[in-house]
Amino acid sequence: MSIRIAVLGAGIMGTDHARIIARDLPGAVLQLVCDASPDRARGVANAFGAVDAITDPLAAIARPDVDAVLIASPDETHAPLALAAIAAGKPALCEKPLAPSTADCLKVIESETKNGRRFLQLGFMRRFDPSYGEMKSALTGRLIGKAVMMHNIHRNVEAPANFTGQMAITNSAPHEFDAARFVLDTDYTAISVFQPENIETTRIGAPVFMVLETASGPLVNIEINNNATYGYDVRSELVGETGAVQLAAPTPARFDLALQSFQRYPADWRPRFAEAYRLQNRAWLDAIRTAMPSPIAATAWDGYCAARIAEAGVLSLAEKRRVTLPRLETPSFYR
Ligand code: ISE
Repeated sequence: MSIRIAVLGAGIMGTDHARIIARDLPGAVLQLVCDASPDRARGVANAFGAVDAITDPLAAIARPDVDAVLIASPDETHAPLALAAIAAGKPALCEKPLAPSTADCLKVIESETKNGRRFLQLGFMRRFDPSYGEMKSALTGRLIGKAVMMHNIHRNVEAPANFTGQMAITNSAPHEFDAARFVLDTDYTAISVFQPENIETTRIGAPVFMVLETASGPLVNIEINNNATYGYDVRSELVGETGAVQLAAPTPARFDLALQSFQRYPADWRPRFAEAYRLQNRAWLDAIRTAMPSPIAATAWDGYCAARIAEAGVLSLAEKRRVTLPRLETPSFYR
């Protein structure tokens, strides 16, 4: 039996998920597209053959012809819509971040726990990226010895118009917060956030550099630069005691031209992580069918952990100091 999915939010990610569901997710039906703008909802619904287009996300979640929801609306609506999906007993794949605040993440965790079922998969799609998978296997397979450090770079062409000052830490960096925590299988104990002194730091998307300490020891550093201009560029190197592993971005071609050899950068994350999104969405569908969450997919708890370190990062930047975090125990419900 097909799973009928409502996509909530028809922006850049909602549109991409609608495309994946309609064209690349056997066993799923793009039932409806919902967006505050009726024209946008209708446009995406028509482009990918959805049965219907509506503007009220709560009505979309409640509809009897909807089995599951994909939440791709603005960040601050994720937690309220996740709560509505849990209350309706419908599985949800929620784009990251779960919420910009830990308080809202905890509400989702409380509601899921009370309902006794993991309804929510969180869209930290990098967990499904084959390149990060190789890194994790290098550690679990004892190929490079104990992890010592993880260096991360995350550059966007230009910060979107709706970006605010802290979103480099609350919206972009959560990918690295989660990916490094996932690869290293640890939690963070402290964060220090810096900005170069010679730039206009009030510019939206100005670069930040972070150093994170972990419970198991390895150090993690992250550069976020939302206005890098030249392309979408995500790099990471995991350094172990006896070797190192770097991400290799998929590239369709290499050019040799005018005394140069080069490859192109994508304009944003969708081509870079296309395979990760596809695998993530397939894992979600399988989890709905089998009622067994994917062992690598991110949970609401992982969303809370990312929001917690992001909050500490915002504080570290504002107060120009290292912020420590108490040790965390993962609740058995999420183990
Ligand atoms: C955006 O929300 C994403 O999730 C992208 O993967 C990331 O590169 C970008 O910085 C975020 O704003």
